[in-house]
Amino acid sequence: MEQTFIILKPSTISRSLVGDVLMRFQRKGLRIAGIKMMRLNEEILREHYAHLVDRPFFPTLLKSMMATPVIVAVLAGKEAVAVVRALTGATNCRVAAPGTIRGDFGMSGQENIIHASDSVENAAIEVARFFKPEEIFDYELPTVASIYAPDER
Ligand code: IDP
Ligand code: MG
Repeated sequence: MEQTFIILKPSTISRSLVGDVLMRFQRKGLRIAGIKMMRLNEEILREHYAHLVDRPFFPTLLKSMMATPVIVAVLAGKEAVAVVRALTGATNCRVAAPGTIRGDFGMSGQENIIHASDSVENAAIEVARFFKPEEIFDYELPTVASIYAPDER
């Protein structure tokens, strides 16, 4: 099954929304393949947000992402990258659709609750950046037959 990568950002930790956010993914039927808490540093953030280093808001974003430890996770499921991006919603929480995580839990463009990989290619790069192979677990949810039809597994 496809894997994607998420970060529960300091906004989620600070606002005690970890359970609410993880519940969205679990209720959907995604499997948690790996999860841990870590502190991000400037080096890893410059890699992770390489597409944004020249933007004026980058110093503020850096500071925000290092404000507390974060929770990083690998979610697995059919078309997991696209499914998780859809559940995440638009970057700016104020315009993110109601029902999405950002639409339901935030008010900010920067303090927007979670990161989610935007393509299958980037998901693989991000999983490898944040997780060792032995931190990712290959197991099956006992409910898998209720989540997927046989030809979807
Ligand atoms: P994404 O998280 O929806 O994929 P990206 O464009 O990849 O959005 O931006 C990464 C992160 O940088 C966003 O989630 C948000 O925290 C922050 N960010 C993006 N654009 C802005 C902005 O215009 N002002 C402040 N922060 C921004
Ligand atoms: Mg992005």
